[in-house]
Amino acid sequence: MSLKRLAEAMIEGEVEKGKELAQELLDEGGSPKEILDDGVLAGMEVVGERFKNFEMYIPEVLSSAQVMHEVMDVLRPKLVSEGDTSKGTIVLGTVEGDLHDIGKNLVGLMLEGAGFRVIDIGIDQPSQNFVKAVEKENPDILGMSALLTTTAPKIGEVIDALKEAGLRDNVKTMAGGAVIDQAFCDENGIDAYGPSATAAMEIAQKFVKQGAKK
Ligand code: B1M
Repeated sequence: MSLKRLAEAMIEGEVEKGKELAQELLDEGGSPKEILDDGVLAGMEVVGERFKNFEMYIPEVLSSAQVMHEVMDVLRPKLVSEGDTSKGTIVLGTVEGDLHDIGKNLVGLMLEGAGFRVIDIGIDQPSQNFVKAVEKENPDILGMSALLTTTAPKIGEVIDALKEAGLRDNVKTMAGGAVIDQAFCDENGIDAYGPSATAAMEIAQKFVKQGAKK
């Protein structure tokens, strides 16, 4: 019942209510993963649908995103403590021209929870910034997020930039976001498509088990 109310708080953009409900659910012994999936993400799914159907507009979507960020602050310590210790490193970012970060942040959170060191370089990142981060951090995995048809090709540009820098074989790559699919990843030479944050975590774990580096 409270999970449903949490989803409603997400949709309505009620920050304080959302935080209060998330804390209440944790205090009652609720699983952070379940609160994330059936409360937070269930609410964001409705927001996505309504935005698509012109039933919600940008300011309202931003309010929902704000609730999500703050509820995540409540859940993060529990999600992270459920995971094991350092598994590997992932550099994560949203490509140039793209400001969407809710999905990327969730991926980062899930990976952190699974024991990965997550270097989040942020939104609207030019290809060269991904390259620099790979050079500097020597990660096992490079993760790229894109939600717009116009920004998806930037993922291919990052791959080209990695090749030019002679770094492509040093790192496994993964991409995800609303406009990305398996065919896109195959065409652009990306090692894995992440359809969801949970899938991203499983893929990262598989990569590291296999020895990660290409
Ligand atoms: Co934007 N937006 N938006 N938006 N927005 C979409 C993406 C859109 C599909 C909505 C629509 O029209 N149907 C559409 C894109 C259409 C297209 O190009 N095909 C769109 C548009 C058009 C725009 C603007 C151009 C609108 C405008 O200004 N006219 C503009 C562009 C701004 C820009 O980036 N330059 C814009 C702006 C915004 C807001 C700022 C208002 C806000 C973003 C706030 C923020 O992120 N801080 C926003 C939002 C919230 C959305 C929708 C409603 C929701 C996205 C979201 O957060 N979903 C979205 C509609 C939709 O997707 N249905 C939409 C929840 C999130 C948990 O899911 O991000 O898919 P998602 O992430 C998932 C998986 O994809 C995966 O795991 C995540 C968790 O399960 N995943 C990965 C994501 N990254 C991954 C990386 C991985 C692995 C998995 O490996 C590294």
